[in-house]
Amino acid sequence: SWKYVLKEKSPDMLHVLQFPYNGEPPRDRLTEITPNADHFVRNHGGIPEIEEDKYFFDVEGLVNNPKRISLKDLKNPDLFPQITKTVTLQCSGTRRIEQIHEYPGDGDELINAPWGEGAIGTAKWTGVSLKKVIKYCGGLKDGGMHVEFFGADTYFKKGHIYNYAVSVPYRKVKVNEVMLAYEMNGEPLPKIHGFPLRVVVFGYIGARSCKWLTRINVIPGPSMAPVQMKEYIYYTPQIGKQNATYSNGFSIQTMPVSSAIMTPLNHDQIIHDGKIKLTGWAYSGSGWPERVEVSGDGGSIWYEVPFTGMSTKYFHAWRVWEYEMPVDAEGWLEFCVRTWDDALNTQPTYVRSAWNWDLHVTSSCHRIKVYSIN
Ligand code: MTE
Ligand code: MO
Repeated sequence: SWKYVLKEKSPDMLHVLQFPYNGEPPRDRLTEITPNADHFVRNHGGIPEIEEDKYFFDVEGLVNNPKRISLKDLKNPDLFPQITKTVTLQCSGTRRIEQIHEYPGDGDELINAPWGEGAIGTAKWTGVSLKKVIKYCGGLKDGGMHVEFFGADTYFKKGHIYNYAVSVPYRKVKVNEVMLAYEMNGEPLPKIHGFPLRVVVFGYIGARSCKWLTRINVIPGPSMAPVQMKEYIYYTPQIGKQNATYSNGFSIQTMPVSSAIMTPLNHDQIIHDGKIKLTGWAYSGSGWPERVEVSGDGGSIWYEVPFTGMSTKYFHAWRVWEYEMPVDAEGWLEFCVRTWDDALNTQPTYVRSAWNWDLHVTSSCHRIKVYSIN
């Protein structure tokens, strides 16, 4: 893995786990389109080496004409129209560190990496809508309801070796919100991000966006693979160590509205003239962030952050924001951010109301403390 980390990622990535390699960018790198070298990396196993010329994937299961498709075929505009979409990918572990501080929860650190605010990024993905590929394979047979993806990487858990595998319901494919991507920001996919082909599922948890795709399998129900059945489960607060059974939680799919302050950093000391500049992101998996507000006093007085940039126009992309917050107080202040999306969803006020046993989806208002010297 480190060969590719050194080659493909910024030298100052924050390495969240060594193996499997997981890393997130430094906070001050926030731009609407995340450069490939700064995009977070989330892996369950190693990084497979795949030769582009020999590469193909299989489409099988409940389709009328199962097919083997090469990358060359997939890139052939006579067979499949090429699309490019600006889409945010968010790991459900984003900001998990706050839940760990609240209460540690499931201690499986291979799954529960202690992510900060950077396990999210936005790219212009180029490839083919999966709906076209299913159509090319003669469409669905009766009973085909879910689409399962297999990655070439293997991962080891509790004495077994698995290929990475996940699924999405076909209805997500049908509305053209699932893409097979071979380019990221106009470049071939970096190895570490799934070269030569990955899935990108718009608005869903990053886990469904399978990298190093080898096989697509149409099935009647969700995938039985452990990543689908046993990871990325959301448990309500009354479920914990004694009673979490996988089946009494629910599978995380669409990401809720969330946001984060990227700069300043928690516990920064800031000398200023009455204004402190804040930057951050806001995202909603089911739509777009409609309003972002920040507070300098822990959430009593809120300031609306004016719209800037292009991202409000993009369904399934984040908004990055910045704001010069008026501050006259000296000493420790609590800054926080909250967002509403276009369906009027907003964020829980405190981490404790979003806490869950597997420590996913830290969607509460993001809070930091800074020391103000005016
Ligand atoms: N695909 C495979 N084959 N193996 C993986 O470990 N991790 C998933 C997903 N796809 C994973 C995978 C998870 S949990 C996330 S959040 C995204 O990839 C991260 O994509 P990135 O590393 O390109 O940012
Ligand atoms: Mo993830």
